[in-house]
Amino acid sequence: MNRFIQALSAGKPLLGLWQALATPYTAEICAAAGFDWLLIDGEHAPNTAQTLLGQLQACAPYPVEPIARVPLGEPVAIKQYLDLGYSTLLVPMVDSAEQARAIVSATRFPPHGKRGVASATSRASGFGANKTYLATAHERVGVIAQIESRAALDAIDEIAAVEGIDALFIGPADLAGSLGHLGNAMHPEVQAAIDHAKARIDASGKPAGIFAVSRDDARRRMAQGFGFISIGTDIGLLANGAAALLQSVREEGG
Ligand code: 3PY
Ligand code: MG
Repeated sequence: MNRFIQALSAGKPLLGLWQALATPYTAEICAAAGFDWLLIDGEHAPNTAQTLLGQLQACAPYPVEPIARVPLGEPVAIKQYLDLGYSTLLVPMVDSAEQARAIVSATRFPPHGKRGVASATSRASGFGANKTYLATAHERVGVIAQIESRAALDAIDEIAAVEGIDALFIGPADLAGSLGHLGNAMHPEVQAAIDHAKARIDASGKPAGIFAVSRDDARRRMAQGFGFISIGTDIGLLANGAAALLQSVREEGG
């Protein structure tokens, strides 16, 4: 079973940090801070295969799960991320069960799915050292589907029921946009949709995750029973810390 999905079954909320700086150096700093997981963002951050690899290597000495978000749920990206050695993938914009099934299939070698085959040349196999790799790779893969549109809300029960979708993660920013409230994830209609989605995910028996939009939101989501919560971003920490330092010294100095 996938390590991260297994850890979720312990029942303690797993706290993560979004990585959008796309550099191994900062990923290493965040890994050392003790987060349960880091989200390495291939959808919106300026990542390349090389920066994705560097961040994975930077996390390796730490007890942190590096989860990679693919740019979209297509086989080309999925196989490359898996070959690099990411075993837990977050897939954005999953709107139907059919799409979810295709995504799961892209993560598994035949006969379990349609993942393109590389073994001795991939980092995921230990460059060929793992002799049982092809037969067992699917056991380590974890697939997390993002629920972030009106279509996904409508199909949430069917998406959650797809075998191989191990957890579901709500994206408040895109959900707000899809519901007509772009930039306002705190709108009551968006919040109600999130609560509804959480209830449906709970009913499926699969773990639910979410991106918290603030520190208070993170606390609320923990109390609400989300299994994994992103509680901030590397860029937010740097931008806020830099601005606060400058302001406090200017005020003290003035
Ligand atoms: C969203 O909020 O839309 C995300 O994808 C995660 O933050
Ligand atoms: Mg999104």
